Amino acid sequence: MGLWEWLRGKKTEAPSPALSLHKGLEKSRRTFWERLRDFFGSRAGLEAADQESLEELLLSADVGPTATQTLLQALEASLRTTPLGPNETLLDRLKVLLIRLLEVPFEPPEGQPYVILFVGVNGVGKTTTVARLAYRLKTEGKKVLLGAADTFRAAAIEQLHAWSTRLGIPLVEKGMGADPGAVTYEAIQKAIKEQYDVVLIDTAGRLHTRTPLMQELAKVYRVAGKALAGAPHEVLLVVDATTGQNALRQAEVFQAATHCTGLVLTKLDGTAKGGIAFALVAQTKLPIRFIGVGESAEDLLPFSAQDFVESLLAKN
Ligand SMILES: Nc1nc2c(ncn2[C@@H]2O[C@H](COP(=O)(O)OP(=O)(O)OP(=O)(O)O)[C@@H](O)[C@H]2O)c(=O)[nH]1
Ligand SMILES: [Mg+2]
Repeated sequence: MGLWEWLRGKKTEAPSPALSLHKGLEKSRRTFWERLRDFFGSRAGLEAADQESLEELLLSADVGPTATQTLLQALEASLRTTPLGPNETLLDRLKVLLIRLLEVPFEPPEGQPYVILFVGVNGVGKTTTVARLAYRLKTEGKKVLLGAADTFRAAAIEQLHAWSTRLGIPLVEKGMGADPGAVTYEAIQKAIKEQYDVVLIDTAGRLHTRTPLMQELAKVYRVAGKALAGAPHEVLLVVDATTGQNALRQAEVFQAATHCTGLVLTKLDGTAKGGIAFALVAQTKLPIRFIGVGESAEDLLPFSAQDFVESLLAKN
């Protein structure tokens, strides 16, 4: 039980294995967030000097200028209206604000089959995310179909083909150079006819600076809607957490090309910062749907703002 209901908005609590999350965020926790915790864990008020240190800490953890300013202003406003209670530290208050920043409401639209399109620049983890999600949903008894709309390289189709065989999940593919829109159309048609629950469509990684490729993606998006009204129900922008602030520019361009509905933040295990999560949400106003905290199947987690912040700021 769990992931499917969560994905479809039937259950609000994300079934994320605490251990993977905790282990995956270890680098970030031990580098930047530990300093923040130690610094503000004992503070009972916000001095001007504290404000500067807080700003510096957030910026150095990749939180980015916009989200940092939002947080500082929110903290100040919150302290003005409600001073810290006797057992409350500045860290407690900050935690609440950090969680609030990441909590973007999302109500999945109705859709049968439920179609999810995965987009993003090269090598961020789209295909592995598709495979891991497919695996998890299959183990929950869902009928899952994969669409290989990354027709750019033969190796990409082979990669998804190998996953399809290994997981025993059918794949719609058309060979290298085929129109990714046609693959998408066919996959959705098949899913309608054969009553699949969910279709996961993998697309080719593309640099956000390459306009023709971004136009191609916009076409894939439109074709999905022609195959099934309302599809794709989700467009997940996959972002590599180790990219740093360039991720913000990527998000901007992908959002302009397709109607992204959410984010997948991968490779959080590989960064010592982790703050890009706040920067991305503050800019895109999109919810983070999944995070990747390692390379195994269990390391793709449905995102919970509360668990994420608690883990970043946990004591050990
Ligand atoms: N450490 C770690 N590695 C990850 C994570 N997610 C994906 N990877 C690795 O990232 C590499 C690239 O993943 P792919 O899924 O092939 O990326 P992609 O976006 O499909 O790449 P293109 O199709 O070339 O654009 C693989 O080696 C994955 O195992 C994660 O959360 N943590
Ligand atoms: Mg790929």
